[in-house]
Amino acid sequence: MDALLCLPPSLVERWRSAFSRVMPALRLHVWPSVPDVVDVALVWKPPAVLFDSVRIRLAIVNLGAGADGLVSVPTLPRDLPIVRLEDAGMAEQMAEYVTLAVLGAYRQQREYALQQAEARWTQHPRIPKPDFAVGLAGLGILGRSVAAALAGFGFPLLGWSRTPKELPGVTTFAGRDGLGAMLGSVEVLVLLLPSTPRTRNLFDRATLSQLPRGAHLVNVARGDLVVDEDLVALLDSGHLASATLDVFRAEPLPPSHPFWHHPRVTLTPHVSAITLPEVSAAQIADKLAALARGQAVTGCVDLGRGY
Ligand code: OXD
Repeated sequence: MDALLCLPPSLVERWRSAFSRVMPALRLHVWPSVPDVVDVALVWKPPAVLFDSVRIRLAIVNLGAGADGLVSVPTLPRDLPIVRLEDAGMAEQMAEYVTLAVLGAYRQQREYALQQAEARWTQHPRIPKPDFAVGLAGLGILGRSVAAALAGFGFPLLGWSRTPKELPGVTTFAGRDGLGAMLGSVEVLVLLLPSTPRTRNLFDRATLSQLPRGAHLVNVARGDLVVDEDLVALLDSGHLASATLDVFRAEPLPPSHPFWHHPRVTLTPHVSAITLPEVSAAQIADKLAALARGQAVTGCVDLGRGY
């Protein structure tokens, strides 16, 4: 099987060695030195020219969980399976990151850090658990992993998705009206949604203002779900107590961006769930083998829905 690999240059070696360990018979060609025809394209945010220059026979694989950087490529063939990574070691990492952020908000870490800076000894009362509901926007594999991790701490869990879903221990909402219904009752809103035309800019001033005063935002999905200026305004006014942000409209986040030095923002450089090439290559190998046998696989992108 011939495959082309198209990734930022700094990532090529790690992926190349992962694929050569897991699929030793795979002939891997690194873009742009690739044949005119390959069986598989293994890509992350490929340039549009790639799909005009190469014919792909079997499948396109998105080397990440979010496929927005692929779906937005205008030349993307529409007649091939497009497979994205599912979990592949990311669900556990996402659960760790979000749990840390939720517990930090619940245990008032920011307030105590500020008090320490002023050598001030003030004990705040414990917040009753039933008063600290967590809302998960997005109930895919990663959202479900986060829900399972948070369930152990006893927070009331609410979840919102595009279409109705049922999840044990989670009160679920769906559709645009359902979002408003959920937002009014959560102290922490965690964004775990794909970036699609429906979700881009969804979390603007009007939407985020529906959270109760003093609520917290955690974004581990995509930066373009949130309108940055509106978030900054709501943090400045105190309507939102904090934002924990791992993803941004422009990455790396430009040094002049107000998020960097905002006292209510904690940010990390898109590390909430790092893609693990070894685990991912094994998952991709299984899916390619199934596709080559003519079998269906999970994790296929639906271009109509955008993820
Ligand atoms: C992503 C990833 O989609 O890193 O952000 O996989």
